[in-house]
Amino acid sequence: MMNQIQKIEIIDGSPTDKPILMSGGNYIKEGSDPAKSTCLIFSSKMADEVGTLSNYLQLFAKHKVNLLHIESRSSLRQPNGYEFVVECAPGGNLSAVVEALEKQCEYFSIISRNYKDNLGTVPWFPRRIRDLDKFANQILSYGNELDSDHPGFTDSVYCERRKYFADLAYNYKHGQPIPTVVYTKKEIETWGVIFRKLTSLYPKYACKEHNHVFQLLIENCGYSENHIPQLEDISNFLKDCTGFTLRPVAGLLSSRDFLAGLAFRVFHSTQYIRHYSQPLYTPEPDVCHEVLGHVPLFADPDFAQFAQVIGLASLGAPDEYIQKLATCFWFTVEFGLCRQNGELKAYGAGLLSSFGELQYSLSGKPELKPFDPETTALQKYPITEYQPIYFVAENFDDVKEKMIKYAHTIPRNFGVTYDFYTQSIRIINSK
Ligand code: HBI
Ligand code: NLE
Ligand code: FE
Repeated sequence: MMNQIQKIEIIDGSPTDKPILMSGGNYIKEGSDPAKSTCLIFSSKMADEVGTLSNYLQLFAKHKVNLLHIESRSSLRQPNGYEFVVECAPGGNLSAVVEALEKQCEYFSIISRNYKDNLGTVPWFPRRIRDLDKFANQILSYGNELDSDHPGFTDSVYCERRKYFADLAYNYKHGQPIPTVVYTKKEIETWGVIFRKLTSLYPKYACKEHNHVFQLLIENCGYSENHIPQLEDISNFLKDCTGFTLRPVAGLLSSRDFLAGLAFRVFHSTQYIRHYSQPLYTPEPDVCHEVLGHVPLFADPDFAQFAQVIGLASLGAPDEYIQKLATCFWFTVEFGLCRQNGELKAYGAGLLSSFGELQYSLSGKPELKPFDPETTALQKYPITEYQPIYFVAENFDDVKEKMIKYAHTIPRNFGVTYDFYTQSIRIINSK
């Protein structure tokens, strides 16, 4: 996946490449160089007010920022509103312009900044939701090849079972209902142990969003100690809450593929359960981790948006940044803590699905640091034991805003948005 290269076809919205003049008399050079220019998109708070555009243009003139290209178009974000796409030449005080626009505008985003276009190629990424079918055979360790130190490795019944689940996911195609699984008595027992233990801890340890949705999942999706809920039922529930859906997956996907799913509000979910000998903690995702840990949070609108921001930022990003986004994902979606009414609570799914680590994470022993994408993205972490360090978020809206800012620093010479009507990625580029 990583080295598949695809030429980005650009949705061309530019009426002309000819030079234009802006108020204040700044001369606009003919043509433009994506390697040096910065492209901004913004919309006004008072979209229909006369003279809005000229006010903005004066702002650019005041800070001596030359424009290479400008267009206005009706906004998809604001009904009846307009948004402006502006490509700025290097030079002038662009930071001052950015700061002012961020304050004044209803919507503001930097699409690209000083990106050296790598011969026009970017890593392949899915453009339509159906493209996610292409990930199915890209599993890092396929379910039937359990590693020798896996607790189920010598258990032939468990190995057979894992192969069955791997095949279900492998053959799944977008649009199909997720196959119903008849879980064995042993599997339901394992689930029961984990369910009872975790639900006794949630009131004290889980964030309020998790506790709120958990009750709804009991009422609507058959969550109970005697029943492993079905992914199809949960997927339909999430769709009604935030538009998130689940897709069965045979095992671990690469970070690039896994994060790309989030851009479509699709969460890749395993369907097998961990080996009964280790209910307390498993390094692998399993159905307990997905449905007890992840699912409740994907029903929360702010959290869902945050997850999609990471997903969209990952599309076509350089490998180095995929790594950074995956690390941010790890310390938020997987192992995040947050402060609520002065108390620390868990919102990371890896904590909410492990009764061992859930208690440990809030025991006062591990080190805690404030979540900040720039530094968090660089933190090393173990993947097969309890985390020595956790990052604390203020709230989901705050982590989302920080991630959006961070995403702007990722070098990519195009912007992306998700079109829910067509379930596809729109590429925004001024060229
Ligand atoms: N693949 N199926 C699956 N489930 C995950 O939770 C998962 C993954 N691949 C990578 C990953 N998680 C994260 O650790 C980050 O790399 C995104
Ligand atoms: N350690 C978690 C658990 O035991 O449920 C799973 C983490 C998956 C990243
Ligand atoms: Fe997970």
